[in-house]
Amino acid sequence: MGVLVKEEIVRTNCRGCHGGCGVLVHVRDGTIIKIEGDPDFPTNHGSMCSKGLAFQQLVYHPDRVKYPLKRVGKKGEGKWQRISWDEAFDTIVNKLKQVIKENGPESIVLAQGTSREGEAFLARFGNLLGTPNVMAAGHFCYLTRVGASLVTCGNLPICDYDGNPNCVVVWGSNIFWTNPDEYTGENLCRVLAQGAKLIVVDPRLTYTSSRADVWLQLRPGTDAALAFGMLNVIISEKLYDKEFVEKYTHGWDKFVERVKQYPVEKVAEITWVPADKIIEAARLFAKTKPATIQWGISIEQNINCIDSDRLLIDLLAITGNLDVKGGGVFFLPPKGQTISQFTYHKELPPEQSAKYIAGDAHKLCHMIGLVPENYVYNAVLTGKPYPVRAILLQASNPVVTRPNAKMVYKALSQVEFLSVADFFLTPTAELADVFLPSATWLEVDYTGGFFFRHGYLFPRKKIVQIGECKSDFEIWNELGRRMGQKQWGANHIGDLDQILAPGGVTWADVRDKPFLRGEVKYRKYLEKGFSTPTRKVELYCTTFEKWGYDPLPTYKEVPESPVSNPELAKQYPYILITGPRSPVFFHSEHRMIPWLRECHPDPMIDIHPDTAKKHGIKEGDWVYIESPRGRIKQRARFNPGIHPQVVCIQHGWWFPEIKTPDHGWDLSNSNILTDNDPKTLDIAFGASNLRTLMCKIYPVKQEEAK
Ligand SMILES: Nc1nc2c(c(=O)[nH]1)N[C@H]1C(S)=C(S)[C@@H](COP(=O)(O)OP(=O)(O)OC[C@H]3O[C@@H](n4cnc5c(=O)[nH]c(N)nc54)[C@H](O)[C@@H]3O)O[C@H]1N2
Ligand SMILES: Nc1nc2c(c(=O)[nH]1)N[C@H]1C(S)=C(S)[C@@H](COP(=O)(O)OP(=O)(O)OC[C@H]3O[C@@H](n4cnc5c(=O)[nH]c(N)nc54)[C@H](O)[C@@H]3O)O[C@H]1N2
Ligand code: SF4
Ligand SMILES: [Mo]
Repeated sequence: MGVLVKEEIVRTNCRGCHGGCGVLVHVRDGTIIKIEGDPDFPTNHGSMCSKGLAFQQLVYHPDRVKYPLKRVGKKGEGKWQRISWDEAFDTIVNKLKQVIKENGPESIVLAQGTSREGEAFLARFGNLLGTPNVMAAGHFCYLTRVGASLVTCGNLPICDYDGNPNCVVVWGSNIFWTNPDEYTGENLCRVLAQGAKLIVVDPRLTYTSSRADVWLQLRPGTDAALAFGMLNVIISEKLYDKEFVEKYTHGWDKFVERVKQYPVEKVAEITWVPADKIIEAARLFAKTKPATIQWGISIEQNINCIDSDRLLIDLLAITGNLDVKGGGVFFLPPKGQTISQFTYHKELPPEQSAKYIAGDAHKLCHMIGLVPENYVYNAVLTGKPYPVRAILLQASNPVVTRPNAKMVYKALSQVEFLSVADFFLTPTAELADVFLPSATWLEVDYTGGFFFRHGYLFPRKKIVQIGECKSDFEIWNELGRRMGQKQWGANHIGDLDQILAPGGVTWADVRDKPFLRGEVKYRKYLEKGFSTPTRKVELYCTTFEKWGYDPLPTYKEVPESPVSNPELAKQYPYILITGPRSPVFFHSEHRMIPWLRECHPDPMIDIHPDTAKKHGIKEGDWVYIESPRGRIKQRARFNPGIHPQVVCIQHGWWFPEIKTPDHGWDLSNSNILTDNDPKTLDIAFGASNLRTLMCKIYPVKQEEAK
């Protein structure tokens, strides 16, 4: 006779990355045994990536921290003691009250990484506390394009794959591996199978660039120049949408003057892309309707960040591809709270906003409600412009993921108080005073994706409870209540009801629905114009004019390149790009997950075979990569589709299998090499220069290899 087991399949939505794939979770006797794609789901049609498929190995991982901890030894010594949630909350609350009394709330910083479910709650807690200093990854990733579009056309245009574009430009993304933000690569696959043309802008041969009709292999960091080159062709050959330009753009004449400063031959010289390829791409893009542009992260991680973002919007706008079916669309969310109604700045008094730690700098970042992280770390180390005494960090591993890792490590080791909410004791968490164990997406009820811009809301269901882990928003709710913030609901479910309230539904109504979608409506500008001060697409940005920034986009050479610094290039001859995503890891995560680590055991540097030969490096050898900031090692992977003067290293590496509390954070960490000097930052948003630097390479001697 068989044993009686209870098995059920729960339909929910994965959040193993930025999320969005519909999944079926198999649960046997209360334990998750398998996760598979939901064939009926509109955004993934049953497909899944390896991270989602392996997620139960994370949920039940033996290293997972299941109870709150407090540090008992010295910082970073790795000595911890289990405490109750009450003690953890009380410790944090007492410290916050002390800092507020002695220095004011601005000396407390709320911090997180890339987009996660708890981010709105963290920002809301910060605003209610009265600190203008919330840091995230948004100043070099994604929120930059949100900010650029707010001031240019009022909202972020999202690729309308469902509307069947006939041409897609994938600009600095490897979407088939990354499924970033609002997108999954599967949707691009589908439109390509239908015959859509593909233009890819990438310095490396990737799976995505290998499928392109036109591949523009540019010199890293020159995207803004390339965009100017394409605009130049489109304007001089009169391939733009004249009616749209006349009726719906602001500053056309001045914009054309600026574009004329970038003739195709000059652009070819700057970007290394032959002039005929630029012309071919510009014609294909402008003549094939509808067309759309898939954003990649690479263009945002350098000094040209916001201008590159604006130029991509301008390309969509003047070719008449904004808010049209199959173009770049402003999707309407299902009725509910938006992130700006819910959190940013809403409750922050103007006199506190004025204490923004970056002062008058990076006004667009301030407007979005974030602060570039180096101002915070600098304040910890110098006490200027005022001391930062406490950092409350959630869902981030900045020691590995932020530029100038040595400075980050030093600042987080020195800050008077650090709390970290995570699943594991990462190299960052090892520096904390209090550790809060967070729940994963399989342990939480949530209105997923409510502030993304794809127009969907994905209900996520709590399936299991692990130890005493709590969801991030429960943590912020509880801390908020204990700080005397009256605005929080009675419990976290109350907040989901609050998010859904404008749509007249409750969490109970939607929890078993696969998704909610807002109305799909195109050309909304015909009725209301664009949500900018002039109600037009601002090719000439009036907000920037008001702030004293250049109202027109421009191209700047990155501060560390063979062109801007030929002296440095003698010592560091290679152009260094960092951070191409591995399909099996999310940033610094998942190195401890057996199924995933087996697919990708070591950090790898992409290198042209001729370059490797010059240095006596064979495929698979460990290689030192050195920049003016430091040195790390990764293993050589030959890529004949990368320029011989460019090398590309992976980011996110630490080694959970190294059991000392540093976990080898500085051995292969790309951010030992990157820079956070204020003069390398983008002006409007403070974007960090994570890509496009200079380095030298040389083989690791056998006895020094890992
Ligand atoms: N050199 C270089 N550096 C880069 C990049 C690059 O291209 N090059 N890319 C950058 C980019 S674009 C980004 S967005 C950042 C990302 O930077 P981070 O967000 O700091 O990166 P992660 O490694 O994903 O760190 C997340 C941590 O949060 C934990 N975590 C995951 N989900 C949750 C959750 O729901 N709740 C809680 N409490 N914890 C959770 C994980 O266990 C992990 O330890 O990295 C940046 N760093
Ligand atoms: N599996 C997995 N998926 C992820 C993540 C992850 O860590 N792992 N991270 C998530 C996050 S937070 C983000 S931001 C997204 C990013 O997702 P994507 O934007 O797709 O990012 P990447 O793979 O980092 O970079 C894409 C390409 O940019 C190229 N590139 C490098 N420098 C330049 C340049 O100067 N110009 C141009 N045009 N291209 C350049 C690289 O060669 C690379 O192929 O992915 C998200 N999805
Ligand atoms: S792409 Fe992201 S949401 Fe989809 S299965 Fe992978 S981890 Fe989950
Ligand atoms: Mo990101």
